[in-house]
Amino acid sequence: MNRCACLVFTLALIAVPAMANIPFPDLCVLDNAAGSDGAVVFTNPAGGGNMLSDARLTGGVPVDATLTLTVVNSEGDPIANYPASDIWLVSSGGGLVTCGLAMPGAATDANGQTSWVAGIAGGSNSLAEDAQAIIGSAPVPNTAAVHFVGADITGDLAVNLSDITLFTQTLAAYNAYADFNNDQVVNLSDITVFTQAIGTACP
Ligand SMILES: [Ca+2]
Ligand SMILES: [Ca+2]
Repeated sequence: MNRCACLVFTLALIAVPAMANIPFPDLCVLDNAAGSDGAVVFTNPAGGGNMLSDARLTGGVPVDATLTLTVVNSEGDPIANYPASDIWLVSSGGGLVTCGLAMPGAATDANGQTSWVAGIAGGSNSLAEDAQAIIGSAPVPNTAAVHFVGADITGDLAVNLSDITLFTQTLAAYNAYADFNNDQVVNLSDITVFTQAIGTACP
């Protein structure tokens, strides 16, 4: 083996194990639980909204909208133990705002999977946008049809007077951003959860 071939061979040996643990976003997949397409999840800045497993379909029907990301490398092989700190959730158009990064609950498992189940600490809404995962600061193109609404209607990550003003307006003229249980009406149910969220802000 000449010197050049030896160098290439050595580099290949170094590169292969490293590449195996590098996510390839184009092949990663963000899934929502079966039957939860179009589900809406209520959130507030303190993370005290609904769990993703307690989302609402149109008509206010409860549904599990847990989001699961499968992390794979360029070969499509799952990457286990990929750190949660390097993965976070956004909405495809930036409508959802969050207190810091909305990371999943744990590192990836042996199947390369990790999930978002706990309530998201955030505000504004992503009613017209899909949920999207970011991994290693790169977006995963495959998105999930799960949407967020927040008691923090203005998106400044605090529920205060400006939100109360907007919420009150929806009692006279319906707006989906204040329909926290997705039953197509803003009424006592929404008033109750909104009232409980007043005063909340990021932890
Ligand atoms: Ca606000
Ligand atoms: Ca409602």
